Amino acid sequence: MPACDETSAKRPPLNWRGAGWITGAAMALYVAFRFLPTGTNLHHLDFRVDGNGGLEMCDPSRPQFIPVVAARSPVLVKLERSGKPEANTLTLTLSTAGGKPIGPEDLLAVHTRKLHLLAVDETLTDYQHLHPEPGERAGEWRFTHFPAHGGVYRVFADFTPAATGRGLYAFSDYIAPGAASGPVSAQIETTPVLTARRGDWEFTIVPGGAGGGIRAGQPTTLGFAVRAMKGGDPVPLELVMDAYAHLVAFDVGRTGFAHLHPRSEDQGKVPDPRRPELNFDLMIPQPGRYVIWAQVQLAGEPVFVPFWFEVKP
Ligand SMILES: [Cu+2]
Repeated sequence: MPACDETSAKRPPLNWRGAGWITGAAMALYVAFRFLPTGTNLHHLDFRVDGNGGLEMCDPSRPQFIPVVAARSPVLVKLERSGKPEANTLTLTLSTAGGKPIGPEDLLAVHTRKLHLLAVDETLTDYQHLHPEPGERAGEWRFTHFPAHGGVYRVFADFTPAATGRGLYAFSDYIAPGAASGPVSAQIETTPVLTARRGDWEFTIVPGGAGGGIRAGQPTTLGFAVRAMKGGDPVPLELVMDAYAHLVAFDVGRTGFAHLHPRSEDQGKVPDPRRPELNFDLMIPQPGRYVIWAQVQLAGEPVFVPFWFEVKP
């Protein structure tokens, strides 16, 4: 077309040398950025599990029970008690299956911390949430644990590699010296409302499933509330690790856990000081006996309370 010919006639001749310089500079920039340290030296392939049985990385929009023990984790955890037998200092060594150490630069802070440890005894009556500090050698993390009694403690690690940006889990057992606790005597609540008391406070969980119970494989809401036993007193509920409550569910066989946080609509707002209430989503695939440990902070004091329940088939 003539109009077209006219414009092309007015276009200046292509400067090949200039174009070459620009392309070269862009390529050099790309290469420079590619080799810039990003913090972590690990690649998402370091966290890949070949074949079946790999640990499904959790989908935060659909929280559920993670079968940590049965799944093949792409990371290795080693737990060692350091020093004297009565010492409560433990060293946890975290590495990829390929043997690369996993240090603080390789993990993202989630809920204000890079590494969360959930330590629980055989009877599920002593639960502690611990945060190790990086140790001297790469991949080493140190923490103190004061077990309530002796026996085999299972320590679940909950963390998010920077290379994948997705939650990952692993576990290790260690034997705490001293007499083990007796058999579990905790009673299962028969009412639809689960209740626990500590000091001046009463805690309740109301499962919102059909019929009020919790059924295997069915999504349930959990309404968690705190009130003062002396009627009407305000509840000094404070944020702990960026949430007003953390619920962690374990099965009696300690095959895994579910770590729950309030629904996003409850996450940001300050709860009612007279009767704080938070809603959680839960889905547990297998029936059986479970405990939910709730962790809150009341006027600066950390408080942990257990709720025993049965997941019906
Ligand atoms: Cu939490």
